[in-house]
Formats: sequence, C-alpha cells, structure tokens
Amino acid sequence: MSVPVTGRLSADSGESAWHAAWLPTAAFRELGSRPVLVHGDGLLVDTVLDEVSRACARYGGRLWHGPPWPVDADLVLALRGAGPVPNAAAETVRLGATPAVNGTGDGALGDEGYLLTRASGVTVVLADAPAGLLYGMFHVVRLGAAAFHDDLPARRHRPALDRRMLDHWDNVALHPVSGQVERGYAGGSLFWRDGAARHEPARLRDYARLLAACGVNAICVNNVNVHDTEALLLTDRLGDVAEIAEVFRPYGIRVHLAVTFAAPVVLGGLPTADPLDERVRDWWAAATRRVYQRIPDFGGYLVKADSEGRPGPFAYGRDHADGANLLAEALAPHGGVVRWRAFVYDHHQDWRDRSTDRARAAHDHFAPLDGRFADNVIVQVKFGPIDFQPREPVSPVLAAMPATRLAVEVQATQEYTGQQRHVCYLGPWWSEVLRFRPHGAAGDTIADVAGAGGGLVAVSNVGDDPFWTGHPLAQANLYAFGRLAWDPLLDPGAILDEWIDLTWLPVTSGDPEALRRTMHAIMDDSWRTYERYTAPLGVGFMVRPGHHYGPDVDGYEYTQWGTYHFADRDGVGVDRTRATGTGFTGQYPPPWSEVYESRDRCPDELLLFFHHVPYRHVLHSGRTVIQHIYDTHFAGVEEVAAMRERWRLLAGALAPAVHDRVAERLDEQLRSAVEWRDQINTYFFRKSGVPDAHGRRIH
Ligand code: GCV
Repeated sequence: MSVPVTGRLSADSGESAWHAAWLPTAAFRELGSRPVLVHGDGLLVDTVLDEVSRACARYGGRLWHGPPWPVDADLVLALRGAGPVPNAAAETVRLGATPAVNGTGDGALGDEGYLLTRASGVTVVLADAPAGLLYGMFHVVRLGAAAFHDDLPARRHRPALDRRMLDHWDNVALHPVSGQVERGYAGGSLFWRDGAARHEPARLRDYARLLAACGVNAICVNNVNVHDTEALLLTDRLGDVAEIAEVFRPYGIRVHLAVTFAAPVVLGGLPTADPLDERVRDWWAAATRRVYQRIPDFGGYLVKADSEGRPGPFAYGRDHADGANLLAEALAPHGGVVRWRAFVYDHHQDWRDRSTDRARAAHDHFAPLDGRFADNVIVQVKFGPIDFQPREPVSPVLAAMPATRLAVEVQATQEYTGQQRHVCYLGPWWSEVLRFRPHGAAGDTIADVAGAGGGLVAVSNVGDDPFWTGHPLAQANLYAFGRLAWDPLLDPGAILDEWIDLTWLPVTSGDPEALRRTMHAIMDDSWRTYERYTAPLGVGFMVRPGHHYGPDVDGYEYTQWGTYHFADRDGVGVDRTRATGTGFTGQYPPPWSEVYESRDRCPDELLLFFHHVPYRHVLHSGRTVIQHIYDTHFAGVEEVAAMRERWRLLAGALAPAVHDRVAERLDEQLRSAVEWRDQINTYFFRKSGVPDAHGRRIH
C-alpha cells in the first residue's frame, strides 16, 4: 500500500543554535516541493524517508513510500532489489551502458554507488544498497533545480575510495596542555566535555548529516594521543561510544576508537603489553569481542604507537608489524580494521647531529615491513614526510609499500595553516597531493594508492562552535575533504562552487553572482597566499613552538624536534641529498629520486626542503632565493589586504553574525601576515645582508 508520509517535521533540526553549513533548509527546496517516491527498506532508507518527508513538509511536496506508485512523481529514489519499480525507473535499469563518473566500469553500483538519470520526465536515483540511495539523494539536493532538467546526464556514481574518514583529536577530559580538542580551533568537542560524554544527539545528528552529504563514511571519536580517561572508552566508557555510533549509523558512518597500545597494562592489569604474549592477545580478543557486542558495525581501532611518547611495541623489542597484527587478529573475526599510524620518529633529536633526519623516519621504520601486515591492517601515512606543512613533498612511504594497505592522512584542522583564523582553502593542496605520481607519469597516483588500500583520512577541523569550524570559510575544507575522498579527481574550484552554492547562495540577501565571485576571489588561491607569507620554498615550520601559530624563524632550530632550516650567513635549506646530505632523496623511486637530488631539477617550491643553497641561487622562476623570499612575503600581505577589502563589500549580503566573524578573522589574518612578512624578511636580510632589489622597507 502506498504510504504518504508527508508532514513529519523533526523537532531537533537545531538550525537556530548552529549554522546549517551546506545543508540549509532552502537547499532542499527543489526536492521538497515535488512528489517523491522512495522504494526500499532499511535503516538508511529510513534516513532518506526522514530527509525527504521533512523537506516535503516544508515545501509542499509529497512523499510516498511504495509501491504502488502514483503516476505523477518527479523523483524516484529506489533500491534495485526492492521489487518492481515504476516505469521510468525500470527504463533506467536497462541503461546498462550508463557512463560511470568514477569507480569500476563493470556497471556495478556497489554498496555506496547509485545511478542518477532522468527518464520520461522523472528524475531517478537507483541504488543496490541503502547507502547508495542516501548518497544519491544528497546528490539531488546538491544539484537543486538542475536535477529536474531534462538534460540531466545519465551517470553511474561510485566513490573512488571506500574509506573516507575523519579523525577527531578530541579528549574526553580537558587535557592540561592540549585542551578539549588537541589542535582544535573551533571550540570544544562535539562528543565530550569536562571528562564526560555530552549526550547531545541532535547536534551530532546534524553533524552526521553534513558528513554524509559530502561523502564521509567513518569517524574516530577520540584523540590518537590516548590519555588515561580516554583509554577507558574501550572498556568502562564503551557505552558512550555505542551511543555515538547509534547517531552516526543512520547516515552510513562507522565509528572507530583510538586506543592505547598499553591497554592490557593500564586497563587489564597485565604486567606487559608485549604483542607476542598470549595473555596480551587474549586480553585484546576479549576486549574487542565486548566492543562488537555493543557496537556490531564498529569500524576498528586507530593507534599511534612509539610516537611522541606513546607506548608501542618497541618497548618489548618488537616491530610495528608485530604491534599492528596483534590488534588485527583481535578485530578480524568481527570485520574490523586496525589503522596503524606511520607517524613514528625520534622526537628527542640532537640538533647538532646533522645525520639524523626526521623526514626519513617513517620510511626507515615502515618500508622494510611491507608484506608483513595482516590483511585488516591499514597503515595510515601522513601525506608528507614531516608534519602537515603548507608545503612538503609527498611521503615516500606511499610509494614504498605495495603489499600493504595504505591510507593517506591530511589535516583539515589548520594547525600549520592559520588555525582557522586565516582563510586557507586546502582543496588545491590536497588535490595536488592526490594527483601526484610517485613513480612518474606512467605510474599510479596517490589517489590510486589510497583507493587500493585504506582510503583518505583527515584530522577534523570541527568543534562546538556555532559555525562548526570557527572560521566560517573553513567549512569548505571539511566539505572539500569529503568530496575529494569520494572523487579525488574533482576540481577543487568546482568543489568550492558546490560549497558556495549549497551553503551561501540560499541564505544571501545580495546578488548571488557577486557573492560567488567574491568568495572565489578570496578563497581560490588562499593556500598559496598563506604559503607566500610563511616559511619559504618548502623549508617548513618557522612557527612558534608549542601552539604553532605565528612566526618564529628559529623557534625550533635548536630543539629536539628535528624541524630545522639551517640558515646561516651564506644560505638556507636542508641538504637531504644522497651525495652530500641525509640521503632522504634515495627513499623515492625514480624519477623523483633524481629530480629531488638535483638542485637544478628540484621544483622551486620544494627547493629548501631538499637542498641547502646560497641566497643568490637562481630559481627556475629567474629570481634569486633571497629576492623570492622578499617578493612573496610582500605579495602575500597585499593579497590578504585585498581579501579583507573584498569581504567588506559583502556586508549586508550575509547575516551580520557570519559577516562579522569572517571580518574579524581577516583583520587578524592581516595582522599575522604582516608579522610573518616582517619577521621572515628581516631575519633573512640580517642573515644574508642582501638588500631588496626594489628597496622596500625591511626592518
Ligand atoms: C595528535 C603533530 C601535532 C600533535 C599531533 C601529532 C600527531 O605533532 O602537533 O598535536 O598529536 O602531530 O599527528 O600525532
């Protein structure tokens, strides 16, 4: 029997308490003002029904959960296996040759894919599994009116990466150093506050919707630095994790937990956490069984071991394959994975010792272990060899472990890219990384590596801030992450367009085209602008120690952390060559091992990462290194000043709360950029004694 379910309005949409981000009510206008059929059953189909019914209640459409079918539906969302579908949909099922946007060419839709087409005046989404229906529905929302135009192209859509994950570095208890959210710049945690779960499902549900609408399907709910209280999430506090999983499940998002390698000792009272000890293996097996009893679709564990003081297998003379396989064994019977981070390096380095190179560490530790990890181990690798800098080469680990499932980790939280006080749209940077081919033009891309293994992971930039991300424009990074994880070949400019259309156009009171143009003008190149006024030519860091905001050229130069620039009166940069340096270039396969080794062939933007060069060394750009430093720093500040002016023009076009928030942050960005410019330029002028060719003011 046909069931019209129009009329349910969720009481907890919460739109007044926090920004609706890319799901403002008005984004559902086109879908919600039409007759819609939903065909199929299941938890995620219920989510589709709920979304559509709320939209219809608001915009006057009608929803049927059939069959039978009314004849006048404008939109059909159907599971292929759910029985007979209406005529228009049936027609599309026959479209075996529908071109795929990405994914396999075999016509299969998979667990998350869908076919979107228009037939006989009806827009049709067909999926083989409920998650596909949910993603297809969000695609219709994204398209707005265009979803109902007869020229809508018929396409099969599948995510290129199966695993699209956000890692929260959220602490349950307020940590004396790292706070509620380590490297968090958007307020408190959505999950935890002052030592306990927040129990605020309405907001979490809206968060889950946002994530599903951009394609994220996994989250980790606690910090990889697992402290005492957080360790208990695995045992005594498991109920809190189960509660979060309940909220995320209807949006197709699986919950993961960061665990401490020392859990058998700190939670189980065993004398050891040695991965080869029977008691330890039994402890993990039992603990994991209990997790799955509470959370049957639990995703798995995330582990930071032997890194920055975290416990790990080294204490027992074991290696990381031993450690990861221990947890993998416990998770395997339940279908879970262990995500084992490759961020392992010596953080007690002696700056006098120029032979130790932090960039080498992950490859030194992990590449020899290739082939030794269990099938359900995913080695999670930061995209660069150091630490989420605004410019680094791609990590050579990603080219060195063909027999291991690898995940690529990026940082949406802007620890090193302006801490959500600076506009820094990271889509172009991530896109560059994902398109990089470590084996040269004929080889795989980093996106292929991620697609074959563990997918893409971002450290979340979200908190309990009303705009979710502190800086309202930083929402674009979260959105872009999800979309790139779904399809790494998407153009970051086009992603920004989608985000602007969804998020801001429905709520502007000004000229939409002007708004779109201005947002693009501010954001498109903002990552490169940030790069221009901060550490030059890939050398990295130069940030204030500890909190990592603002310039401090020598802040880390004589510390234990291994992030040096080696500037002296003659030159600057780190010699990582095989010929005369640390040999790091040798960790790359050809052609990059040769390109990076050669001072002449090395790309300008990475020159100081790989080479120590004199200040008058001439770049491919034709400028000397020192003049490049001066020019980019002056230019970067001018660009920020222009951003600020552009934003001013939008006053009146957006709600004052949003406009003011961004305006206030642009003021700070300009102040900070000036500080960067002046410190960097002055530092290098004093070191080199070389004046600016254009005679600008250097202090
Ligand atoms: C969660 C960097 C950050 C740390 C972070 C670490 C990691 O060192 O500064 O806050 O710890 O990376 O990725 O584990």
